[in-house]
Amino acid sequence: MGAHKRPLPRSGLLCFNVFEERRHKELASEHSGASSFCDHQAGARSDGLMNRRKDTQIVTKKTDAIYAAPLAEMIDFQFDEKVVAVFPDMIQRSVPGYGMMISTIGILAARYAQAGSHCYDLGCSLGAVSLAMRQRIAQPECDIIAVDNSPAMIEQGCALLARDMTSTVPVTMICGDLQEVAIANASVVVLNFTLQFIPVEERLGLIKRIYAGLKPGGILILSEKIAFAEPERQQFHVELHHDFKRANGYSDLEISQKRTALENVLTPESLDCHQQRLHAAGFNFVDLWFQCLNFVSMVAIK
Ligand code: GEK
Repeated sequence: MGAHKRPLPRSGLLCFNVFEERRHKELASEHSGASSFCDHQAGARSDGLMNRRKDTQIVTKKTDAIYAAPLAEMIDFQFDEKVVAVFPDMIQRSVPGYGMMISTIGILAARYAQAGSHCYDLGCSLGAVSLAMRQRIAQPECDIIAVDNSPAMIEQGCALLARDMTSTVPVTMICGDLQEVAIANASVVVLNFTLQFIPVEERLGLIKRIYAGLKPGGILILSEKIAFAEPERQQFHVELHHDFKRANGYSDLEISQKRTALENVLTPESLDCHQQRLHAAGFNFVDLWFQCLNFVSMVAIK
């Protein structure tokens, strides 16, 4: 299916792509709560939006020192401009196996992407998963829909994607709540460390919606930080993760302040809980393909 036949996101979001300019204008007048958006297709850069995005300065090369100095007041972690500017460094130094997971998700997408379908990157941040998928997918008429509710992430993600000349797979980046984006005709859906930020009571509904939107044979790739029911195991993994962060240059103060900032924002669950939920949503084949310390990635195939 061509990108022009893509189901549009539900109300409150705008989705733009070079094939849909007229529809976009119609929608713009229908929905007042417009979000930022961009579409990237190598070789199809004639749209003004993309040209403007090309001018966006890339600011994501800084070293993460957000929690290096003592903070007078601890506020909940947010994916704002400050975080965006250090995000690649932050995630690389905080999530064991992140690079390996990203490149393997590209390989999984290449295997499971179906001709004429959509591949979703939900909670895309700067689009690392989208980039890995577009560099690998060889099926015709596939496109990628990347969603994040942080405007700063989408702004930078668009600028980074605009520089990728390795593939012609179209990518549409949508700034909005992933809960508001329709999932349909999907062969690959990726939640790479995103579900942990969704309220626990909304998680089953989201996984069910993903299951319903997947084509037979389609895959959900779900990566999460996990918790352990047994206190001894939990302590072992948390301490080892802190060692991992220390080995990557974070101080005890940084580790402790970041932990506090994430407390109300990121809710990890056990592996068992995730796997049961995937089965409850309808998936028959559920497996763990990656684990390093308390960070895992699962696959669920429809
Ligand atoms: C990567 N997948 O680099 N709707 C849309 N986006 C959301 C929502 C929501 N409701 N809640 C959180 N986010 C990426 C890494 S980071 C993980 C994902 C981390 C977004 C949020 O803005 C952030 O960009 C992303 O989910 C989580 O492979 O930093 O630990």
